Amino acid sequence: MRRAVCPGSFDPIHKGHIEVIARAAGLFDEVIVAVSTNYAKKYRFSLNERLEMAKNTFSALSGIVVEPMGEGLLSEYCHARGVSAIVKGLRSSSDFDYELPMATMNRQLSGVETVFLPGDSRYLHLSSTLIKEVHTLGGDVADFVPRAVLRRLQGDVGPDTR
Ligand code: COD
Repeated sequence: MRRAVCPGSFDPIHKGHIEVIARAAGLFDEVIVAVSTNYAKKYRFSLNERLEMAKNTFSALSGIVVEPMGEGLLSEYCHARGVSAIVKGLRSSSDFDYELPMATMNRQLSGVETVFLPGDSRYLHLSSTLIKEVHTLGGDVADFVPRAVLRRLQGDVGPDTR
């Protein structure tokens, strides 16, 4: 089985992420959406909330599973889960400049390859940070996020305090 991982903070998941993950699912037998935890990072949503929004988004699609990545090395995670490729979406040359050293490091650490997919032109301007800022300042982000995220942003789902 050819298994790939799409890692990220997904704080929250948005349509740019979703489009890349759906295309990755067409290239591999199974795609794991691995939701990361970095204790040095301040998240808007808890790990459980980020997992729940991503699981809800992909619930109807076969071949895509969502799980926590833990806080260790991505290369270790890939080794433990039998993952042969990391799939990353690229929005710009600065994404590439940021990702290239990590791709090389991950290959040297565990032999795992990184596959870059160009982001879809409709979503190249999207980042979780920008979406949170627009929403916080009263802008409409309905076109940029899945329904599960919109519900959370609008407070229709209570906070997950676990
Ligand atoms: N269109 C297409 N792709 C997009 C878009 C968009 N609009 N927005 C984001 N993406 C891509 C990003 O380029 C990224 O590849 C992915 O989606 C996830 O994005 P985020 O913002 O949710 O996730 P990040 O960048 O915070 O996640 C970083 C990782 C968790 C992948 C990284 O920190 C990591 O690998 N951590 C593990 C620790 C480790 O192994 N460190 C050593 C690395 S060598």
